[in-house]
Amino acid sequence: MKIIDLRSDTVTQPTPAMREAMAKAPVGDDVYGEDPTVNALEELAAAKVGKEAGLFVPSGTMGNLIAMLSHCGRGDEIILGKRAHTFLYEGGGISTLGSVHSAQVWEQADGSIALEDIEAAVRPDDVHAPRTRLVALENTHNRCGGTFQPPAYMAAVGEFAHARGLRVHVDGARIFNAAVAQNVDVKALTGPVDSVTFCLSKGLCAPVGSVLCGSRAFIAEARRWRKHLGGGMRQAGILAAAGIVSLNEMVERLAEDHARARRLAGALSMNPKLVLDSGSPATNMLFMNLSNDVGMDAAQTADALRERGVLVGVTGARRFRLVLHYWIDDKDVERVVSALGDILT
Ligand code: TLP
Repeated sequence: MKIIDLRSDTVTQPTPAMREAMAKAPVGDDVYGEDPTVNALEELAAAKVGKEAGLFVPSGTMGNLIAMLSHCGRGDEIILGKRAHTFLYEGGGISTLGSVHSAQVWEQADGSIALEDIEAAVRPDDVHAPRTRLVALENTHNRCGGTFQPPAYMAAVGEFAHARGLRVHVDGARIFNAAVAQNVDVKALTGPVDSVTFCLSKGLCAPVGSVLCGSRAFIAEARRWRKHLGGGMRQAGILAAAGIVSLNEMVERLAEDHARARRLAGALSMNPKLVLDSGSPATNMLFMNLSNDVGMDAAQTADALRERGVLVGVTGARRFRLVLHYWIDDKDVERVVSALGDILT
C-alpha cells in the first residue's frame, strides 16, 4: 500500500531527473567558491528573483537566520508576525545567536501585516528603545493557511520601510507557490524587498537546501555568517544540482498541487465531521478542525488515518494540516477522502 504523506511538502523525494543531475554534477570546494554547480544555482536563483546575488544554504531556517543577522546588529529589532515561521518555529535563533530583538505583531487573517500595525511598531529614536531595523514578511504564509500576498502589498511594504530607512526580508519558503497561484512573475513579489529566502526542498522537491538572495554586498556579508554558523559546505554541488532542476522544471507545475488542494477541500467540505477553514485553499495546504460532535481528537484521528496509510499533520488538539505536493496524485486524493469518511462516521 502506498503511504500518502500529507504532513508537509518537506517530505518530497527528489525526482529521477534530480538524481541523475546529482550523479553527474561537477563539484568543487564551495567554501573556496569553487563549486561550479553551486555557483550556477546561485546565479540562476538570483536571476529568477531579480537580485544581484544568491547564497546556497542548508535550510530555510538558516537562510532566514543569516538574512536577519546580516541586516541587523546586536540590540536591533525586527518587526515580524506572531504567527511567522521565524517567530514560532526557528528556535528563537535571532535572539539566541544574534542578540536581535523582535517586535511581534498580529497578522491579518490573510497573512499580511497591516501597514498601520507596522507603523505602530516602529520605535522612536530614543535611548530606551531598541532600534527598528527590519520588517520581515512571509509569503506564502504557512500558519495563516498557505495564503499569498500580491505584488501591490509587497510594493507597499517596501516603499513604507525604505522611506523610514528600514529594510525588508521575505521568508519566501514557498514564494514560487505565491507567484504561480497569482500567475505573476516572482520578481513582482521579490523586487520591492531587500532579501528573500526560498526553499528548494519543499514543493520544488529537491532533497536539501534553500537560497538566500539579495544585493551583492548583502550576500557577501551573508556568506560570512553562513561560515560562522557552520553552514559552509564543501562539494555541495551534488545538492545544488537538484536545486537547478527544481528551478528549471518544478515551478510551473506547482499549479497542479494548488488545483488538487482545491479539489480535496471541495470533497472534504461535504463531510459534516470536518470544519475546513473558510475559503478555498490559496495554494497547496489546507487546514481543518474536527467538528464538536467527533469523539476522537486530532491525534487519535491521525493514528486511525495512519493505519489506512494516510499521514496528516496535527497542528492543534482538534486541528490538522494537509499539504499537497508532487508525489500526491488524484487517486491518492480520493483515498484520503474515503479514509476520512470511514473514520469519521
Ligand atoms: N516549515 C515546515 C515546519 O517547520 C513547520 C513545514 O512543514 O511547513 N519558512 C516557512 C514558511 C516554513 O514553512 C518553513 C518550514 C521554514 C521557513 C523552514 O524551512 P526548513 O525546514 O528548511 O528549515
